[in-house]
Amino acid sequence: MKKARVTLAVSLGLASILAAATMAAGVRQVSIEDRCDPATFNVAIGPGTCVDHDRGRITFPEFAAQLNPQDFGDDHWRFNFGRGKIDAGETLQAANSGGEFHTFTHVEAFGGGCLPQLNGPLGLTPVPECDATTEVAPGVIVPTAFLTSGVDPGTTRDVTGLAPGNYKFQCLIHPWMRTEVTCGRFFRLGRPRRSNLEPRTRT
Ligand SMILES: [Cu+2]
Repeated sequence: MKKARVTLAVSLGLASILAAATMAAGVRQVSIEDRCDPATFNVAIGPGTCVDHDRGRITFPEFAAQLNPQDFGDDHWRFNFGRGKIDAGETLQAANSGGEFHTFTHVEAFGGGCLPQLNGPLGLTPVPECDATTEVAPGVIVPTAFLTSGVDPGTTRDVTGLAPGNYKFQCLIHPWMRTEVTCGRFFRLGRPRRSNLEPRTRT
């Protein structure tokens, strides 16, 4: 009786250690970055547009000057995903370290965001992912993707369950914030091999 209880305690302990190790190993972070200057952004767009943050400061007039097809937006507004690859089963975690609300949205093809004020100067039209809308309060209608893929400053959003393949993610507010993610089955050690990109089949 006593021995059985000890065994149970040991195996429960081992299970939680294994679970913690699996979670830690299985998270790949994408950094969502901007350099909005709270003072000038909140005057130009509205209170709360840009909250305080630890990154540098770019004023709204400086930001707006880059909104043209040649500069294609200020590239300090970006997704930073150095590795570009995740293993199937791992979690892709978008972490917003900037001062503005962004979306981390899976799109079929890169294109415009949902806001005409930013699409217009860039010569873009909205991606189909902007089509679905939700009324969040009487008369207040927002793209549903803002609710399902939005990331507030200082918060994270997890994308899980990605099958092997290539995925495009973009911000539906600042459409030049884009990244491509390859999800595959890579060896933990050594260089990934091409054959590991293919789904495994049981034999
Ligand atoms: Cu954005």
